[in-house]
Amino acid sequence: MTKRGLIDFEKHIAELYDAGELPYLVHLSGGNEDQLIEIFKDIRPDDYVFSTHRNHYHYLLHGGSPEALEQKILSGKSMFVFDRAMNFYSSSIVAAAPAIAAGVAWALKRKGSTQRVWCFIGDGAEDEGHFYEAARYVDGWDLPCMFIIEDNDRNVVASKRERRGNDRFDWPNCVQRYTYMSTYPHGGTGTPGWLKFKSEAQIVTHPLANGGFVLSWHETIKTDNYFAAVRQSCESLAAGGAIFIGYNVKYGGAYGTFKEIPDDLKIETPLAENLMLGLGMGMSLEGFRPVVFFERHEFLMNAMDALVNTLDVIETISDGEYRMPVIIKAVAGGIKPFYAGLTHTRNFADEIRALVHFPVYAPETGQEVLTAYTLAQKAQGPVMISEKKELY
Ligand SMILES: Cc1ncc(C[n+]2csc(CCOP(=O)(O)OP(=O)(O)O)c2C)c(N)n1
Repeated sequence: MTKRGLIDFEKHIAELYDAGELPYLVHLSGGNEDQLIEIFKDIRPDDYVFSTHRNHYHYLLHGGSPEALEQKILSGKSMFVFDRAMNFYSSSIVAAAPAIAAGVAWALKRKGSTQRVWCFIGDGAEDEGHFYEAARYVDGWDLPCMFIIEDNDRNVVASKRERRGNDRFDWPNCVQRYTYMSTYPHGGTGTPGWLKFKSEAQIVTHPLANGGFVLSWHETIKTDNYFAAVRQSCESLAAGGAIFIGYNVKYGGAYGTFKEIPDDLKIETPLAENLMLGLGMGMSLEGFRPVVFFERHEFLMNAMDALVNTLDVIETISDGEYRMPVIIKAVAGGIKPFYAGLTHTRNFADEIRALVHFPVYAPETGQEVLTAYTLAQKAQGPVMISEKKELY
């Protein structure tokens, strides 16, 4: 699409917004047409493009149709533009995409693919620790992923200097930056008024937005050998080609439950839980079946952003374009073999089950372990298996 085409598209959307035709806030692009047209010359049609809440230009320049995009925007999905056929992904959670982009890049490299990943972020997202974790990972493993900071020197309003004291940071080579002056304000069009819905009825909600469904699992066949069942289940997943991700999965071996799993299937990660889960999520988009290991429930709390804001909702917000069949294996510590203190012994399975829409299995017996893993193996979406260290 040409520069004129881009500008006219956003002008048209701005007019619809000002006329109250859009059911949701829009984040318009503008002022960065030349830079993006240049960058997209290097982006091939089958490359992945990860975008942000401000995604219209990226979608159009990656080959998306203006009509399809307008339909999405008219139905309240300006921030949720997904297109699996184009490998186009956007995230309305600031800095949630880079770890997933890194995971896809890992998968592409592992497969020997020539596809690449391009992940756009604003300079506001550059402030998030999640971005740092992902950029360092991509740099360290030389993954086919380029992060592009779209620097308009504002997050919502504040400049980089106002936010963090200086306006520069030296990122590795996998991070490029271009600067621009935004045509439009952070949200909306700049004309007076904020959300200009014609009526309440126009506000779009998703069927799952108010509660949704909870899958539950009731099987309770008893057997004693809990640890053996966990180990055997993990080995069976490995035999099916699953990838085991986390820190200390190689050396610690997940309390011995990964002992017999070949090293090639174990991906040792930095100590960065949100990144760990994001990597698994990205790998799952390329056909891998990741098992992301958390050695304590408390540590999973560091990945709650990825868990709640992306993994749990991705299928819903992308209207089924993206599914992430990730298995989360999280162990709740206990008082055996020794008491490791309050921050290492809690069990959040019930709380997480109440929070998410995917199954959270908490097996108590060996047979329940086998059933939970069998269900996880067959699942089309995410599953969490909560194990109790005390039962090992
Ligand atoms: C984790 C998170 N925190 C806050 C927000 C609210 N929010 C949405 S966009 C935005 C500003 C982002 O600034 P930047 O990354 O520079 O992108 P720009 O809007 O300038 O393109 C904020 C704070 C969010 N969506 N996600």
